[in-house]
This record gives sequence, structure tokens and C-alpha cells, in this order.
Amino acid sequence: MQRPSDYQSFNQRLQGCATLIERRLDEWLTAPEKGEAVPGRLNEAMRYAVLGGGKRLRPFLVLESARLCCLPDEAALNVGAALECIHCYSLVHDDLPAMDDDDLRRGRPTVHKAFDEATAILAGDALLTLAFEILADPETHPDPGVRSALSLELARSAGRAGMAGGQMLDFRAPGANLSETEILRLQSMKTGSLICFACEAGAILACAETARRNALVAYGGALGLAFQLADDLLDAEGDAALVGKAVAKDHGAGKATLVSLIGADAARTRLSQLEAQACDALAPFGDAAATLIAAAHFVANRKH
Ligand code: GRG
Repeated sequence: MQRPSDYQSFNQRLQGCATLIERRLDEWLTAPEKGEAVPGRLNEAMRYAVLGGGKRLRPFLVLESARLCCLPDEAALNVGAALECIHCYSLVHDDLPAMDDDDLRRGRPTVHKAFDEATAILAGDALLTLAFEILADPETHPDPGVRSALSLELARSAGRAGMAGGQMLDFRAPGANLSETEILRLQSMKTGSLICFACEAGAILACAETARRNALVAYGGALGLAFQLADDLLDAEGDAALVGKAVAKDHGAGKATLVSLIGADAARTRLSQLEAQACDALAPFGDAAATLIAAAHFVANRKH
């Protein structure tokens, strides 16, 4: 197996993972035995939602955490694809008029603009369900106990005490004068939980020892918060053309973010601290963690 240091650059590895994941997603969204009974318009909307760009950061983290636990990419591709289905569903629903009401995502019209609202809701629902179909597939892992553990953790991450719960808190937040602790809790649920699952997934797939799994969870926790903080900074200061979606929305909507609470400069300092915290958590892996360390740097400095 190649070691992270064999890769010429982090970006190449990210791009390589994206290619592998897109191929796998394309298979799941077209395989005749799986797609035969799917209404054409629903399948088209699901493909539009999933296959139209995106960094594929979460699947990348699944593949890299698996690699750190000595598994090849192939062993983690289905889990990465399942997670990306959930991420894409969340974007489709988040863009709906009842939520963020966005017209642009990944530089193109959102799903409800390209199709219609009902189709966007159903495509999101079907992507959420497809994720668990993929995890339950024996090809994802031969051990049903591992498949069950993956399903349990992903359900917890995406559900009422994870992403969906965080989204609920976010909707109740405007004008609520949240404290820093409350903002961090909201963000670690809404955005951090899926990123944390991505980092833990490799350890679950490899049945890694508890200390290694905990180290990846600690890394994922800090990385998830860093990701959201970088997103808040992009919303406050970013370029819509580069970001691929509307910016300056949080302030207009009265949303509670760390940037609005402590200011952009203090938020940037906090972002560096989170990056360092994420990297420190990987100490048990030594040099083998170089790619995940580069990922933390990428997340903290991203421009899109
Ligand atoms: C609808 C249940 C439900 C939840 C939605 C994730 C989310 C909760 C809303 C998305 C709103 C948002 C922009 C959150 C900030 C963090 C985030 C998820 C950004 C988009 O993720 P990227 O940058 O997107 O990884 P790409 O397009 O690269 O996949």
C-alpha cells in the first residue's frame, strides 16, 4: 500500500479520492439492478444533486482514516459514497425555500430550481435512504456487526442529535443571542457530526483498537468545528463566484456565528487553534498521519 508521503501533494490525493468516489456514486445511481424501478425524474434529480461537483471532503476523510488503519481505498469506497449521499441530501434540503432558500449551489442552480420543490424533497429523501442501503450491502463489509456499527454511527451523526438536530437549533437561533458554548454545540451538531463520522469510519471499518478510534474522533471533532468556522469566515468575507453559492447570508439572516460574536480576527485565531488541536490528536499515528494533517490545513485555509 502507498504511504501518504508517496503522494506528490494533498490536492492530488483529494482529487484522486473524488474521482474514485464519483465513479462509485455513478454506479450506485445507475446500476440496472438498483435503478430499474426508479422513476426517471427522481433518478435524474438524485444524479444532479450528487454528481455536480463538490470537494468530496467527507469521502476523502473516510478513505484517509481507513488508510491510516491500514485499509486500501477500495475497502472504504462504499462508506464514502454513503456519506456523500447524506451530505448531498442535506444540501438539497438546506437550499429549499423553507430553509435557506438558495438559488445557487456548487456554481449551478439548486435542485429545486433545476427541477421543482417536490422533486428536490423526494431526491433528498431518497439519497438519505440510499445511504443506509449502501451501508447495509454485504459488499460494504463482510461482517454484519461492522455494517451495523457503521449504520448506527451514521444515523446518530445525521439525525436528531446530529446534523438534523443542529439544523433545528440553527433555525431557532436568529435573534436568540447564543453564547459561544451554544454556538459551538450547534455547529458541532449541524456540520461537525458528519465530518466526525467520516474520520471515525475508517477505524470502524478496520475494527481498530479504541485508542486509535478515539484519536480519529478527537481529530474529527476539532476538524468539524474548524470547517464550520472557515465557512462562517467565507460567508462574511468570501467571494460568491469562488465559493459557488451566495455569501453574506448569515449576517442578513441574523444567524449566530462565532464570527458575529467575537469578530473575524478573533475567529481566525480560533481557527488556527482548532487546526493545531486537530493535528495534535493524530500524534498516536506519527508520520503516517501526514495527509490528514494536510487536510486540517486545507480546511482551515480553504477559499471555497
Ligand atoms: C437539511 C437536515 C438538513 C441539514 C442541513 C449541512 C447543513 C445542514 C446545511 C448546509 C448549510 C451550510 C452551507 C453549512 C455550512 C457547512 C457546509 C455543510 C458547507 C458545504 O459543505 P462543502 O463545502 O460542500 O463540503 P461541497 O459542495 O464541497 O460538497
